[in-house]
Amino acid sequence: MNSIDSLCINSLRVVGAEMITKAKSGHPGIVLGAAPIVHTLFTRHININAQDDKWYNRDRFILSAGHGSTLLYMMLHLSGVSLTMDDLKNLRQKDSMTPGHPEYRHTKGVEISTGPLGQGIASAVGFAIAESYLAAKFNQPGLSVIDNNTFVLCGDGDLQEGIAMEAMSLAGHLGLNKLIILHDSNDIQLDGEVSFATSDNLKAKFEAMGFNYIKVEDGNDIDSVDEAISTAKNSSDKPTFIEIKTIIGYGAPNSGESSIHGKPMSQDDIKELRKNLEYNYPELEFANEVKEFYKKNVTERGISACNEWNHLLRTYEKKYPEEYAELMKFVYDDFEIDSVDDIPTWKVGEAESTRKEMGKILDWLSTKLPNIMGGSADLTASTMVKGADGIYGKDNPLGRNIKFGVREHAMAAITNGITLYGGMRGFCAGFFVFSDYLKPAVRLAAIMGLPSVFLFSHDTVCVGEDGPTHQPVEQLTMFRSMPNTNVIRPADAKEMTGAMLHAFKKDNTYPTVITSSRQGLPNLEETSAEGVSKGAYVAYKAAKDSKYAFVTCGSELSLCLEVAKKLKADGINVDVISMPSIYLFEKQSDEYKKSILKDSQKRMAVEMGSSLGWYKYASYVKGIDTFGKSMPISKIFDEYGFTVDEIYNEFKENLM
Ligand SMILES: Cc1ncc(C[n+]2csc(CCOP(=O)(O)OP(=O)(O)O)c2C)c(N)n1
Ligand SMILES: [Mg+2]
Repeated sequence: MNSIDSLCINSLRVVGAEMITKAKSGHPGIVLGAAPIVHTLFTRHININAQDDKWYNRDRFILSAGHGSTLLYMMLHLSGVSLTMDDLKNLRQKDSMTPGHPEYRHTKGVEISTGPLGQGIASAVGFAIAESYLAAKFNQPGLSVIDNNTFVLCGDGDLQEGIAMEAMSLAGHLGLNKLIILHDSNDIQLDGEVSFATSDNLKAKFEAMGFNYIKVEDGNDIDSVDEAISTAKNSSDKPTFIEIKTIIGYGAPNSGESSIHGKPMSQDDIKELRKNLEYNYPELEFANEVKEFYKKNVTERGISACNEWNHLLRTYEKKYPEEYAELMKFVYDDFEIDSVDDIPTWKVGEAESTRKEMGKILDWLSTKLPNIMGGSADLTASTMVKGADGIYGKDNPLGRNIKFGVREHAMAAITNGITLYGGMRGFCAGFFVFSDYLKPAVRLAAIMGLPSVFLFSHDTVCVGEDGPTHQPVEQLTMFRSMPNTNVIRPADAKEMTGAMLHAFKKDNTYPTVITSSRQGLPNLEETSAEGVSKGAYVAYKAAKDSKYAFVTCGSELSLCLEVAKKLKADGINVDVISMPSIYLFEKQSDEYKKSILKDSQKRMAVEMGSSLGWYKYASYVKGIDTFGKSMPISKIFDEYGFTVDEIYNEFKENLM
């Protein structure tokens, strides 16, 4: 190895370990072991622009092993993208720019929040899908304006996660040749040897999944790492998995042991590390030679790659002005629905399931928004959710309908990756009960403030015959309790229209979860698409000063309206509040909230799901707090007492 490369790598090792020791918290093992991989990738391959961290055609670097954040932070500092030396010294401290795991939107240059293992690999597949779609859409002979790689650094733990396997299986199937996964293969994980838990033949496994497999026997041999990456970049039809053998905690007294994985080194151990690496530079500093090397080989190389791209773009603009104008809409994420004149509408009184309405509105949205892409987890026939322009794949990279297969968790993380790419908006769908399978990816979307859209059908026990395993009960409460997550449960077509328009609005800084019914629901006079954007509104006013109100949403709105009208006939005035989105309602002014939830009213909440969340809005809740039962839907309403008579009686017994 060249002496300057060697100095750079040892600086990353020592400064990284010192940052962690200073923080009294962090993961030195991966920093010491994988420093040569990251150094090689950044100084010889990655094209990023320190002057514009959002440069559209930059290579994307996904640190799936988020516990290696220190490595990423040092790269962002040395490449000049962001982060000062003081930021590095503030690792893991309150309000620092260098939190424990990388956080999207918090630290400039971080492409995605990572930490929950496996998620990064899966989202990287979404990045690669977005890239290939845009490349197919815009590139012209000799003018590859979209041409970036998606690099992933993962550990052994990432590869034990189901989500990573779901996603890699799909990536291999799709032949995403711009996806390159670098595996920090150190045979050690938190609790000890990887062999305690895994004995996979990685070569056979990943080749069978449709990947190229390359092995680098010694991660310290950076020319071999470099060559492997170059080979991967030249792959024309397959993603590449590079297994790079490293030694966890390289240079530390306890290198090769799991004890170095996540425990800061003592000062004595740091001394020994420095001795073993023959490293004598001052503490927590990068030598000028190192800074210069990164400036030349990452910063300046990146800027010149970006300049070349800008040059290419000027030619593109001249030759293909229309395509250029369209491309700029992606670059600036500038898609908005200009008119809803031809949006599907439904007549009052007409009954249809809200899932069918969701599907039809989505099809319409796809005609308006060329940047939306997604699909279902093998349930299009049930969810009615599909992307436009045919099935996305090797033969049709312009297809916007992704057949995810039964891979819910990867589906949701891939959806996030598509959204994170920039300019694109991912959506996906499944049965609501199986949202359990993808919740961690929605949670990450919420943490990142991503506007990914998660669409679900079969939102209550009204699934019926399939029984308790298929009947959601607690899922609404689960998602509603998730911070920064907009859960909308529309009651009919008008509310579904409002929900879908809201979900795909430009500039949302939260994910949207929309649930829909399996069964047909009447389209109501009383509903309002605009009301959805306020979260809740009074759908039925029994009298000017009604003493009571129902708070409800989804399929139970029509039921409550009937009950309220029956009570009205008895001279009892009960308003009906439709509350499709608690999240949006909570964002309204106190004045608005008070105008909907009047202090003078006693309220009963009605929803075919867990009652837990509704006590904030009602003194009595009619919910379902048991698992469901297999039976025809016609019997379900009686079984759980979701009938006009039962609700009428319960209201009288409990509120009056
Ligand atoms: C989903 C998930 N489960 C558990 C963890 C906690 N965790 C972080 S790193 C790690 C060990 C992973 O081993 P490996 O990827 O080999 O990392 P190395 O020890 O080699 O750095 C564990 C269990 C996590 N971050 N995410
Ligand atoms: Mg490991």
